[in-house]
Amino acid sequence: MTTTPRTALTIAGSDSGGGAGIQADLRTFFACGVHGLTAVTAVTVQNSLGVRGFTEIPPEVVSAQIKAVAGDMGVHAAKTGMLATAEIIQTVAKTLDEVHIGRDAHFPLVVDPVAASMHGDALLREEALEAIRTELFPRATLVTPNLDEVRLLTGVEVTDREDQRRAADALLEFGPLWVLVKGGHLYDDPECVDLLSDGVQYIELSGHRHETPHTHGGGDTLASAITAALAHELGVPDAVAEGKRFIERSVAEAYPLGEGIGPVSQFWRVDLHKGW
Ligand code: PXL
Repeated sequence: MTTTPRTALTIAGSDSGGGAGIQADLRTFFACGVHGLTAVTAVTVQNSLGVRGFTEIPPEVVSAQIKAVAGDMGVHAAKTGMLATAEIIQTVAKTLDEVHIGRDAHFPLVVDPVAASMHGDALLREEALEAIRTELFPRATLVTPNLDEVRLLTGVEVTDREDQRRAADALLEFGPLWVLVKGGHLYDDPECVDLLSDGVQYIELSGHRHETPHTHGGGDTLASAITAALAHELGVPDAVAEGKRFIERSVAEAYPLGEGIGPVSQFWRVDLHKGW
């Protein structure tokens, strides 16, 4: 290949099971045609049955990774996933300003406010929620919370689509340009409806709900697919629509692996029959 692809940076944790975190982000970036760059924030020890623990990376090392790649290679769009501690969040926020990534800068930033794994294991120290609200949300082009994260961040308990609107308004108060309130956890709803808003437009994005227990890495895959689309210079509503198409198929083709929750699949976007 002689053409240099667009680049996207993930600032996130490692999942030893390969289903979520930076591993999911890199696979999604590849499948969406962007070169993935990484700033690792934490190393989790986990498998399909749950997270056994994690160790965070020193904040200055997280910052150095971001500066190293942004300075040399350029970052067309970035996303944050698991950030583990308030110190890492504060350092990431400051570093993003320095490399011109964020809602008022040259390059867009997607903030996926990861708080816990699908098993409910904490991936963020409790005091760090406030740092997500005050340090990251005002810098975000788009934030992508699920309903558990909405409750933790705003106190709004979402049980129907009307609540989703209230949650979007509450999240916009913290300063992101756009919010995507994901409705995937509204299990009574036969559709999977996400609400995208910038406070002026309220766009309902509807998708088919696939009944599968294997949804590990789903949130990461959606946020990464959106980030890749932003790196390709799509506007936010188009990028989110692309991301939604990508995650729907990835959930439909999720596979069992291990005894517990298997990962969503990005394989469908890659032709595996070539070259074997
Ligand atoms: O899917 C959220 C997530 C993000 N990052 C890491 C994870 C998980 C879920 O388990 O392990 C590292």
